[in-house]
Amino acid sequence: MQTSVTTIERFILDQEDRYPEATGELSNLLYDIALASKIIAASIRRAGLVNILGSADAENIQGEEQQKLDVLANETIKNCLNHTGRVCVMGSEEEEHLIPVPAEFEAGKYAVLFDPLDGSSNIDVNSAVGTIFSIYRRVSEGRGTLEDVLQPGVRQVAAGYVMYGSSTMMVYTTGQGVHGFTLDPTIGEFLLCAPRIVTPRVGKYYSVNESNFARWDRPVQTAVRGFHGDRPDEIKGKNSRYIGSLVADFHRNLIAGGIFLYPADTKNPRGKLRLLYEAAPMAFIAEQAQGSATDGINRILDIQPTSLHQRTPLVIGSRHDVGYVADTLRRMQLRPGNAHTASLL
Ligand code: P6P
Repeated sequence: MQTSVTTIERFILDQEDRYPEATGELSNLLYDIALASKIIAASIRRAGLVNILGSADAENIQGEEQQKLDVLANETIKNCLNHTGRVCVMGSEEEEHLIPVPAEFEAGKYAVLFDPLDGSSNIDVNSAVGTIFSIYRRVSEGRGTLEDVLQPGVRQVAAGYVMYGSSTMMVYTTGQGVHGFTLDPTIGEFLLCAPRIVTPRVGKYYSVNESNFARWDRPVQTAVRGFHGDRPDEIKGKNSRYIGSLVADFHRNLIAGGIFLYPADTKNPRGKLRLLYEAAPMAFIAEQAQGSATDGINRILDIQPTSLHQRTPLVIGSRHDVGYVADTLRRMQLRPGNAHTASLL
């Protein structure tokens, strides 16, 4: 039996040892998030059992399972982070306003943004869902403010996701490469399974919701036709894979090579995905894995946020493929996010 396993705790400590000035607070914050994800994973594993186990202990199980899992995930993350003295403020996809640290707890030096359970509509059909997180060093004094979270993605100190799929996997970066860990539920530990993930320069897959095709502007339609194989002089056609869960689509493409696109369209003129807790953390990971991420043309990590829940178009994954999309859009001189262009052409 293999005994030389590397737990996420050991790996993070080894990484921290490289920085004498490290205080261990960021490491501990990453453990806090890992703990929250173990609790969320346990709840998700039981989600399909509520109708069977409901009679066993109706109040507890029913209550827990009836509580929407994304609300439960949100509360779990807040409760794992808010008392530690490591966090000054949080922002969540589930909450309209900034989440302050309760007055009885010390406000720490990190601001944390998260989508507690992205793609939760997939739970009912047992498809993969995920938690996405992004960590910044605070820039304000006092109890934490919007200023601490409205920072460009390039200032993230850590970002990652947990995918609740056939296994529970945590992938994160602190700017020293991208590393993957699989949860061994028999011992409750995340074990290193994919150190230093590098995404292939040219992808096998393209992932986009093609039902939006008619609502895209013409340059985006042209770029996607390249992935259909219509423009072999520009780019080789690719296989289509689209689950409709960002974490699952992103993870497959990260490992196998591919490009994920959620362009702006006439229904979502600024795109559908959120900058602060979806696009920016995934962009940090993509770039650390030698991939790239844009809003079609501009680097995601350079965007200066102006509001907590602002949306952005997202093109992310294998560097060559993301560059091809940007070249196509630039050449046609139209910016993504201007979805009405199609109606003008
Ligand atoms: P659509 C899930 O609701 C989500 O936020 C992402 O996880 C996913 O990539 C996207 O929306 C799917 O959106 O419009 O294709 O269903």
